[in-house]
Amino acid sequence: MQIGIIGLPYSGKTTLFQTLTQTHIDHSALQKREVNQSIVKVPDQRLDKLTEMFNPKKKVNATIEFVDLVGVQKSDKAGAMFNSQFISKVKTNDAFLHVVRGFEDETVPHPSITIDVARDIRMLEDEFFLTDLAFLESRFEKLEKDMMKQKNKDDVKKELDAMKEWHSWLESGKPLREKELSADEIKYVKNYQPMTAKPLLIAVNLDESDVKNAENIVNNLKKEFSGTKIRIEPFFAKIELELSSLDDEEKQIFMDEYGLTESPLEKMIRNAYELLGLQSFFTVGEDECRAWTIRKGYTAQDSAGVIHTDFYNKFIRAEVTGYSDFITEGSFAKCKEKGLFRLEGKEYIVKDGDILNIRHG
Ligand SMILES: Nc1nc2c(ncn2[C@@H]2O[C@H](COP(=O)(O)OP(=O)(O)OP(=O)(O)O)[C@@H](O)[C@H]2O)c(=O)[nH]1
Ligand SMILES: [Mg+2]
Repeated sequence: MQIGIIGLPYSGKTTLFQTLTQTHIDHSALQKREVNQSIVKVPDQRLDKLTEMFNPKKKVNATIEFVDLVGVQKSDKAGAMFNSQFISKVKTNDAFLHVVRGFEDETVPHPSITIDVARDIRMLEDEFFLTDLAFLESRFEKLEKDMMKQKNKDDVKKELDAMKEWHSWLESGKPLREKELSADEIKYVKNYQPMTAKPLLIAVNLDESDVKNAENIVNNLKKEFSGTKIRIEPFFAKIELELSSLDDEEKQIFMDEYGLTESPLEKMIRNAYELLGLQSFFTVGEDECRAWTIRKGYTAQDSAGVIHTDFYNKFIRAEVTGYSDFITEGSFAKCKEKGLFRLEGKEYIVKDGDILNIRHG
């Protein structure tokens, strides 16, 4: 699972990447590279709690990968912001994290001079639309030629109809991420990776002085930018950079000072994870407590396969205990007494936070 960090130049992408990945590499070294890539642990207080209870040798968090890309900018008034090189790079991302500048700082230039978060979100969103429309138009040409050749006529016709439908959907101002897709359309999305189909997490990089007002700012933006696959979160690059150099106790003091109950960074990683339609189940024991990543709707057998293909092939049953039941009761024995420790077959749909033990042959 890979999330591309995109946005205008100097919006704070690399700073966000640096805090996400907790790299202590010199910022200027990160800035020099075309692309920075790193795998990030998904913070999960439930896993922390389980680790406390089992005291295992190892704790393994779920992970997602972040890719920090160069800023995009129009080269001239008529030019497009995304060139083909950029498009081919971001096509493989499963979602975008758009970093928008909300902080004032005269020493940091802004390509449009003034600070206007909604304008910048719109600017990138427009570019997503233009890229998809241009793709569709080139696809029409190709498919119409294929129609003339009478080769695979039914398939070609079906695709052409779908592409026309997408085109009018986009023309009416709606992104593909808001469209309900048929099985065929899902296949086309996989093949062509349209920009407007990707889930979008917008990180508004605000001033430290905006902490108290952040919710208001974000709520106002949500009036214009909303949907099931869009999320908007505030982010404070400056604060996060300072936080990343502190130990846990100092961190807490610092956060109390700003009235923050949860690290905005952690919240953002979790949001990204959820936005991708991902959830976790846990395995626990003295050796290891671990969060495993699955898609919503995975069965017990699918989930067993995430641990090991052998577990999938030789699946017998899954022992299942819900996380909150386990915490309330305090042990598997107590859960058993109350019937909260269940044996489930391969068709069981795993819920977020289930603690699993796979019985296999
Ligand atoms: N005052 C202030 N400066 C910031 C903030 N976030 C980033 N900066 C500064 O803005 C400059 C650009 O930040 P980067 O994180 O490199 O921006 P970027 O989006 O990666 O830029 P490009 O990769 O060039 O597109 C750096 O000098 C940062 O220190 C912030 O919240 N407040
Ligand atoms: Mg950068």
